Amino acid sequence: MENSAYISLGSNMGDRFCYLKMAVQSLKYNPKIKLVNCSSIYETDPVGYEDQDLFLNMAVEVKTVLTAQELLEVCLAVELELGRKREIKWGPRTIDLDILLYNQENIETETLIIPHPRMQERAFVMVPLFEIAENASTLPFSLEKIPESEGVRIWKRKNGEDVFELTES
Ligand code: PH2
Ligand code: MG
Ligand code: MG
Repeated sequence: MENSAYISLGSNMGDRFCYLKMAVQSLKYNPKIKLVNCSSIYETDPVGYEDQDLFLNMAVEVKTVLTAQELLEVCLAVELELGRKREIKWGPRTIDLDILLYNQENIETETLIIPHPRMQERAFVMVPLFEIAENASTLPFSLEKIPESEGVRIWKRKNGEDVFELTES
């Protein structure tokens, strides 16, 4: 599994924890993906479109044989499987999976921009990412300057029993 990617996950509809867990499991059981690391889960104030419920957000690190485009297709398939409907831009969703980084590549196609264009301004992305990538030497930028983490509160710690369930086989 030669490629390394970081994916941000978010949910603010229904059983948010269950959606995160099912999405992580779908990635984990994909034979072309190896789940390497999962962050804690954070409860976060909505950003962009504010009139919606609080999110749960987390980040994962994966190794994969898939190209970035193929990994995007897997992410979109997981979203569809978990009932994601695209209604309001930045609006409520059962689950959102965004590829943040893919190796150290800069990618720009009609459907995919990597690094994720708004990631560095968004504490709900950077706080979980920082937790799992703090020591990674392969990141295209320094993670020293994470944005103000206002609006981002720890919800379940990585080594807490509930998150352990996420990575259990
Ligand atoms: N996702 C968005 C827009 N706003 N706010 C929070 N807190 N968490 C998200 O995952 C999120 C958001 C668009 O994808
Ligand atoms: Mg998103
Ligand atoms: Mg998305």
